[in-house]
Amino acid sequence: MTDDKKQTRITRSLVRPALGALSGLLAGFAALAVAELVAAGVRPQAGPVIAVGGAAIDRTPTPVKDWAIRNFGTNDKLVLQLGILAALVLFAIALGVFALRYRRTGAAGVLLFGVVGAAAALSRPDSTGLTDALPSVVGAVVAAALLYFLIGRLQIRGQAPDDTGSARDDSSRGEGWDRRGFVILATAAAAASAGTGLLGRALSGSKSREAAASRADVVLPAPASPADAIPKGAQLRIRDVSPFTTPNKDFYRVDTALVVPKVDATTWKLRIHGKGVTRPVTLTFDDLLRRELIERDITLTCVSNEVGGPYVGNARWIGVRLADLLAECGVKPPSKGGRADQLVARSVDGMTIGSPVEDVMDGRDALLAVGMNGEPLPFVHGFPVRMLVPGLFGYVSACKWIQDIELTSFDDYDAYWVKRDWARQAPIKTQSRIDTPKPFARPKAGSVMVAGVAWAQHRGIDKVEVRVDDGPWQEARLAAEDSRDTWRQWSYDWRATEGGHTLTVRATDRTGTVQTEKRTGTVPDGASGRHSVVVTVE
Ligand SMILES: Nc1nc2c(c(=O)[nH]1)N[C@H]1C(S)=C(S)[C@@H](COP(=O)(O)O)O[C@H]1N2
Ligand SMILES: [Mo]
Repeated sequence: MTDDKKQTRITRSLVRPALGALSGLLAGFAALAVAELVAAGVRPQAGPVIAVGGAAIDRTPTPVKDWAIRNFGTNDKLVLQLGILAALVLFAIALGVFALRYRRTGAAGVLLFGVVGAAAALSRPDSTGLTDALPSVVGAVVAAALLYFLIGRLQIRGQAPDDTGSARDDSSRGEGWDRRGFVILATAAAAASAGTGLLGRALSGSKSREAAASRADVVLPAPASPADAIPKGAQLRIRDVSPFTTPNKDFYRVDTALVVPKVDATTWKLRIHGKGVTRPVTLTFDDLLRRELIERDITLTCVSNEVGGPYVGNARWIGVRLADLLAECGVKPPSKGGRADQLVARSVDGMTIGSPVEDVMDGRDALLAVGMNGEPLPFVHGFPVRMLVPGLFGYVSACKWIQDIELTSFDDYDAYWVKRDWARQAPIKTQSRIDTPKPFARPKAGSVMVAGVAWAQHRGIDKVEVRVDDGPWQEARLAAEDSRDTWRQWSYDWRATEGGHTLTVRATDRTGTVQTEKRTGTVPDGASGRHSVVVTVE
């Protein structure tokens, strides 16, 4: 064989697999586009990528999830979705190539993906019924048919090879396939898929526009009990210290929602029911706004926050006092003979968060919050209503997009995170963080401002100390206290000497407890240990 002929043969032998792969990709694209359109009619969350992603999140082992939150932060969801898409692309290519030889089985393989997507959608806790399977099923049927016909164009004209693989010889000849038919069908399929996908996007966009309009229409009433003015001395004039009030755009976000729920406040309802509830109620958003509102500064912290980590923020919230509402429903705390010791909050996306009724009703400012730093809650932070309980980690207190409150007991029910190795009850641990200098900074010798924040919500911070290397603990200057439910800034004027140094901080809360030096991981009830920063003084 001449080199030339050999070359042509190699090229031809690669053309068919490449076209098979292309067919698979086109089928996959069609599946996602059709599913997107159907999902727009059903629920955006019922789309296969979101459903499979959500199911994956729920089944991810806690250490992996915790690692993802720590390393990717809010991007963990983007990383997951890209991973799912990459897997789909690989499977689509493989199925396309496989279908060249086993056309029917290959096409049927596409249906299998529909089944996986449908099963994932139906297994979601927020699934609203069998219709949730439709996006995956319809998408897969269309894609299977498309793959079948595309592969048909690649097979010898006038001969329809079946699953016995009799078209095998064809590949070596690389001739006889319906070139024109394939190009036309492939182009038409790609164009139709793109159009379908865009239409689906546009339609699902209209629902979130309604929700956005309902948010734009919210006028927060003036609170009957406004927050005390933040003391002037609560905000130190030091560069690089976390601002006392975290702006909404900088507030950390931790949740399992692949698609941020866009709830229309005009149709939103909250039901309160369960054990010991003698007068169950269902409230609308307007019902809440008509009640007496209180405004409070509360610092929220995530149990997944590592020592020195970023998942803590402080905001000025407006909301309804949850304890009053519960009392009106006949709920009593266990210490007063109440039958329920756990309050389970459920969100529109199926999240369940269990809080101790005793804490919610012990006089602290547990809220059904509607406002955050002067505006309605941002969608990512739970619009229209979320819960907050000062002193408890977010996963046991701060349900976003809340729609149901059920009174029950810790013996009878484990909420979402508790089923995944986290503790049933989790008060926030006393913690402190060095915001400046940053790790590996190279400050000049002389006066160096060391500063940061410390928190022990609902207990309050009484003392912060800094240690240089293995030296004695030196008391830091504490900023004025806003309330015991908020964090407190601190600073320490360090006479820095040249060389490498390790700065360590520890806080003491109002119960007299000194922040422990014992290091523990975040699972099951929050990280402990002390934050250190290594710097080189020049
Ligand atoms: N619906 C819902 N609410 C949720 C969560 C969630 O995943 N879904 N995560 C909780 C956790 S773990 C924390 S720390 C806080 C974070 O609130 P933020 O995102 O507004 O900062 O929300 C809580 N409320
Ligand atoms: Mo959290």
